[in-house]
Amino acid sequence: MAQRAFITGITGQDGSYLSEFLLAKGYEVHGLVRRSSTFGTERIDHLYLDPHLESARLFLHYGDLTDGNTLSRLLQEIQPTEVYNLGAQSHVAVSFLNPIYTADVVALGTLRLLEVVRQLDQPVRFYQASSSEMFGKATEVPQNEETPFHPRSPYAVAKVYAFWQTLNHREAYGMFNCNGILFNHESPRRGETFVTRKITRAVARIKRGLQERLYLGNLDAERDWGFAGDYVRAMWLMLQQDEPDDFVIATGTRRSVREFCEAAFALVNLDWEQYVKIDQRYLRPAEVDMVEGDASKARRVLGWEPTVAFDQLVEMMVEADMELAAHERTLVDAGLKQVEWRQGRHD
Ligand code: NAP
Ligand code: G4F
Repeated sequence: MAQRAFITGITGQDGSYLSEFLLAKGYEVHGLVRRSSTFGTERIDHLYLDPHLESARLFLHYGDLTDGNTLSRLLQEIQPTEVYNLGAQSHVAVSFLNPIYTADVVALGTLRLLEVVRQLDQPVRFYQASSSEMFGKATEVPQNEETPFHPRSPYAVAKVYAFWQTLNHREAYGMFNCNGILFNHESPRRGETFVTRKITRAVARIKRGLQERLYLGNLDAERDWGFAGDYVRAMWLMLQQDEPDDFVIATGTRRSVREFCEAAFALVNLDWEQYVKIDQRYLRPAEVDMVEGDASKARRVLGWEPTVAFDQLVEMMVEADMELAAHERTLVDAGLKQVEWRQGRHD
């Protein structure tokens, strides 16, 4: 039987890379999309609109992780062989502002989906997008599958709930459920309000004269940053094993936000200290000071390795944003576009 995947969060960074990956493997791919007054499918339009290749095997369905009835109807119709739960209110700072909505989508949304999957006729392999944020105020460095959780945000608390529901459904009902505990992963498709992309967008726009400064919060925070394309491969590998299990996915190196700034500005020969300013609004009520992952279990069992190092990742993102900014500059020079947010936005 042809492999048929159902992906929540298909319009997000990871959803787009995972869709490409699965379509290339011959999967039929079904994705959940939220209705919006704008399209919001930019990251997958190249797949959906391609008349030659993948589009015939890519299907989008309106729905929402807060709407269990629709999830049930869709999965009964689609009868997927694999389900990837990537949908989330995924912004940590926003989760402090909208904690109950975040819990509804991230925690209860996962439970809704698990309950629907549990009631399907055929066995389904289930991937849960768990997060290194669950380690939070970590008790050891680096963190592995045995490290206790100490979540530091409503988002992270909701992810811990979803992690345990996924595991409990595995133990209670024998479901093939895997938690991928993924450390930060980035790409040119990263949302613009996450710090790496916020920096690379600003670097390119400052270089092209479209922005004056970059306002950030905590420059001392350290993250283990990898490339999203590598990380979706790990998701798939988890579901191809004989037994379901949980895996940390990380590069094993960490850098500070300050170091990311230095590297990104240096690529366009600018001194980051002249442009980066601190804005208290970007500080969080509780912070994850540092995370660094130990992915040795994934290397050993899955044969997974990251292929993109920190410097290559920064370069890839700056290059892509330089192209975007060049296009924006052309529009501005032709009088077709106004220069927007010279100072940056709150996120
Ligand atoms: P992202 O770019 O923010 O994408 C999130 C996706 O979830 C989008 O498609 C979004 O749809 C969808 N979504 C939001 N609310 C929803 C709802 N109520 N119902 C259904 N879908 C909803 O996130 P990402 O970086 O691709 O991350 C994918 C998953 O991995 C998330 O669960 C995230 O929490 C987790 N994770 C990410 C990282 C990382 O570093 N990227 C690390 C660990 C774990 P719209 O396009 O309509 O907003
Ligand atoms: O890029 P961030 O917003 O990512 P964060 O909070 O680590 O969360 C991301 O990675 C998680 C995996 O560990 C995912 F689960 C989650 O869904 C999301 O994808 O912030 C990274 C660091 C933080 O310490 C933050 O305080 O950068 C610091 N930071 C400093 N200035 C900033 C800013 N973050 C943002 N978003 N914006 C700033 O201006």
